[in-house]
Amino acid sequence: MSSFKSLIVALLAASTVSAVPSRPQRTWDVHASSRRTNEPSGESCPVPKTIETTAKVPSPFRHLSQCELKSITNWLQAPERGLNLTDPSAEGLSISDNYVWHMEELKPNKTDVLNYLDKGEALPRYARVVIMEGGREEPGVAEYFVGPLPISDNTTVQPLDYFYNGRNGARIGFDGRFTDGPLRTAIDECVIKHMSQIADITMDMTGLVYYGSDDERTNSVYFIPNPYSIDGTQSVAWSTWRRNGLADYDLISDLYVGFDFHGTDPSLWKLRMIVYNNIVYNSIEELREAYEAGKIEMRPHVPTDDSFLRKDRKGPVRELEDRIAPAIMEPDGKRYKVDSNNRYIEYLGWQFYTRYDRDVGIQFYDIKFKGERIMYELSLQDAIAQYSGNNPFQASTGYIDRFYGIGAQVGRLVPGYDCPYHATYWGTEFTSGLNEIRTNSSICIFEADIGVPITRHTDPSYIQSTKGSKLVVRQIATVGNYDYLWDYAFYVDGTVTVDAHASGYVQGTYYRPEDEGKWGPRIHERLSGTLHSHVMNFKADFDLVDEENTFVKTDIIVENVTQPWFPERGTFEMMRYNITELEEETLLPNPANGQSMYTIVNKKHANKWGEARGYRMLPGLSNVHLPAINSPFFNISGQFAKQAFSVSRHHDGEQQSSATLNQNVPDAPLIEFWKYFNGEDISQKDLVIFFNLGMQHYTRSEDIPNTLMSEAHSSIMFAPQNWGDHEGTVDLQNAIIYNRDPDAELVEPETNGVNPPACYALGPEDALLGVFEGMGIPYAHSKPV
Ligand SMILES: *[C@@H]1O[C@H](CO)[C@@H](O)[C@H](O)[C@H]1NC(C)=O
Ligand SMILES: *[C@@H]1O[C@H](CO)[C@@H](O)[C@H](O)[C@H]1NC(C)=O
Ligand SMILES: *[C@@H]1O[C@H](CO)[C@@H](O)[C@H](O)[C@H]1NC(C)=O
Ligand SMILES: *[C@@H]1O[C@H](CO)[C@@H](O)[C@H](O)[C@H]1NC(C)=O
Ligand SMILES: *[C@@H]1O[C@H](CO)[C@@H](O)[C@H](O)[C@H]1NC(C)=O
Ligand SMILES: *[C@@H]1O[C@H](CO)[C@@H](O)[C@H](O)[C@H]1NC(C)=O
Ligand SMILES: *[C@@H]1O[C@H](CO)[C@@H](O)[C@H](O)[C@H]1NC(C)=O
Ligand SMILES: [Cu+2]
Repeated sequence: MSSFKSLIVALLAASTVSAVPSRPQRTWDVHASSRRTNEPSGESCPVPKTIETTAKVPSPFRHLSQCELKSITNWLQAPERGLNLTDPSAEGLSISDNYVWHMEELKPNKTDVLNYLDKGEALPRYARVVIMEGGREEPGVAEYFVGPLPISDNTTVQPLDYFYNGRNGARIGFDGRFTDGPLRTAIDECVIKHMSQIADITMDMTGLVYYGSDDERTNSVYFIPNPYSIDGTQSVAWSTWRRNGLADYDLISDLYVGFDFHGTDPSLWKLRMIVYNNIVYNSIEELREAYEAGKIEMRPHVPTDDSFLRKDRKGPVRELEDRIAPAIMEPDGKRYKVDSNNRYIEYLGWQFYTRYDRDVGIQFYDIKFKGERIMYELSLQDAIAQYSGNNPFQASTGYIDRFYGIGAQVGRLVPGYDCPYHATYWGTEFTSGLNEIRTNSSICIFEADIGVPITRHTDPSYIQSTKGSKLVVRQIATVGNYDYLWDYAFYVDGTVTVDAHASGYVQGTYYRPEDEGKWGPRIHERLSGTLHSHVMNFKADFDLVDEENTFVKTDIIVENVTQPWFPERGTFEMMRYNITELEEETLLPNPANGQSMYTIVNKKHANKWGEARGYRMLPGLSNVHLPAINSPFFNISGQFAKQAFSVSRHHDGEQQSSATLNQNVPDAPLIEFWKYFNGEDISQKDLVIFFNLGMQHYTRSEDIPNTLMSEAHSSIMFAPQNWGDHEGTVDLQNAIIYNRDPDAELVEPETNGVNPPACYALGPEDALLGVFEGMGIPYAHSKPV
């Protein structure tokens, strides 16, 4: 505690320094005491300040302002539009009204953005509008685009058909709609009506009763999992019953009540089924009859103590763990610049814009390295989870988190814990519903040591070592029970990585010894883990130099060969490359044993050695896809999650692999991903890679109270492959070289003028002099020079 306080004091003291600190540099004086570095100066290094810059071109992306939201809403609600819209803020708004549910900036077409960025042309501005159409003869939810903006005589509203290729166009059936306020109210009335009739029985079965969330007798909450429809024309909704507590996800009972919420008239809604202890009761009457006949076998109740779900410290303290953990330091100040207004970043040769929306949060655009475009877009598309279990809830759960709004669930980051101290924070601005939302400190940007030198070598005549650094942009979204952390990192060598981690609460199942752990081990008194898969889909729109790229597959194949200089060997197995260019849009597996390299190259741009300049895609940890690819709950809606990689041609009409409203219409989603793969030629074309990160979640007692980010980790890397004439860090100044000098006892290293500033306290072991000492003498273990 005390060391933490003193750090805070030090930080406060440092932050009051107003003038730009002078940077006394330490030089390596061979004649001075050779083994010692400086004495601590007594002054701490100043808090590094975020450096603001201005993007050459203002960001092509801008969320709709409150003013725009208002003018578009008024325009849409005007009788001339013929949309018969009710004001969504009207008292008594009901599901049988037509009203605007959500509005946001329509993602501009790439063609227009490139014309804007590269040629300075004007960028047309449009809104994407989602309208609940419960007041239509055939009720549904439909998406439109409205523009050009600002509203003028030229503004039109049109179905967003070019974006969506599903069988119903830009429309889903009404039963697959979002669970918004009016729907929740209607559902709750129906649930209360039924659950209050059986409160005496549910109390006996589970210890839980429900009379409505405001009723003081109520001690439970219910959750309606998704998907609750198949194609939007029928409702198969389940309610799961949990004790009201800290994290009700893990206070679950063995009771499941199924409802039919079909259509816009709640008076027609029905209870379909009650399941308790895996026995089906088709009506309240059937349940009561069994209950009164004493035929229901009662199971142990949901525990009332939720303290096992808290993370209050417990257990003996570990020696020295009262000291603060190691931290990232920037003793010489920031090495990246941001344009906060334009959400633009520059870092050691990198430059890119970011965009933010309700569905997925942060996205990256126009990513350039050393002045050349690498990617037009790198963005999360969706995060889904497929569950399993011996009950109606887990067996039918298939979350599509874009639906809940990953970007809308990104919260304030905890400095020093969620992100390193001294990180740069950005708030986020986006629209959700008809509101302009602003959050503070929900994206963090920081530079980190990659933990290893990026290159090094020790030679009898020479030693070199080069620092490895990367810029990380982090977002953490808490979507219900789970916390997802996404890191996008840009390395000094031109590598880009995406890392996903998960924590938060597992969605537990009521523990039944009869299940024999087939869907997860017992993890608490009345709780078992639930086997499930996470798959997160991303889009990488490569534009290597320009938009004409080719996908190359380099397989390592093994053949029996003979070679004339091995007469004694006969035939023997050896490997070689088999290099093929993919000709058509393709879905691709994860290469088994790493025996295939996937690269994107630009054949018109060779490096100095005549090799096509390219980038490689390296699977990292846990690049999984859905195991049950024929599950009805992700039938067509989850096609993007059914293979590791894909390569397709960019089209302005194929922007996303998933859609918000895909969630509840697995058979009739807005986007049918596999339709993007229609045999188009992909040789020297504008290519897009969709790839998956994820994890098969083998739940364990260590998921309580919260899942560990160490193991819940998935990653991928995009690395230069013959992109340059040599590797991309030879220009770095944060590199050291020792050249052997047979006449000198100690070799003074060359550090390109980059040395720790005097405020950065170093110890004797940090001395650079002496490292090369004696290197020339024991040649025995070295290659001859
Ligand atoms: C307009 O919407 C209301 C519900 O808000 C509905 O009752 C009415 O029938 C609709 N009118 C037309 C012409 O569709
Ligand atoms: C409407 O479109 C026409 C034709 O493209 C153009 O000449 C005119 O300036 C536009 N009007 C407005 C208000 O943008
Ligand atoms: C965000 O920060 C601004 C400026 O410091 C402050 O006015 C605002 O209340 C903050 N918003 C929230 C939601 O904390
Ligand atoms: C090479 O030949 C051996 C012996 O015939 C055979 O067992 C092996 O499968 C062959 N390997 C390949 C890659 O064909
Ligand atoms: C090389 O790859 C191509 C394309 O996948 C395949 O058709 C061919 O059989 C492979 N060649 C060998 C020798 O395996
Ligand atoms: C997937 O959807 C199609 C089209 O509606 C349907 O024919 C098929 O039976 C569905 N398959 C599964 C596994 O649900
Ligand atoms: C984007 O491109 C598509 C396909 O070319 C086109 O149909 C659509 O109108 C464009 N959208 C906008 C807002 O210009
Ligand atoms: Cu999980």
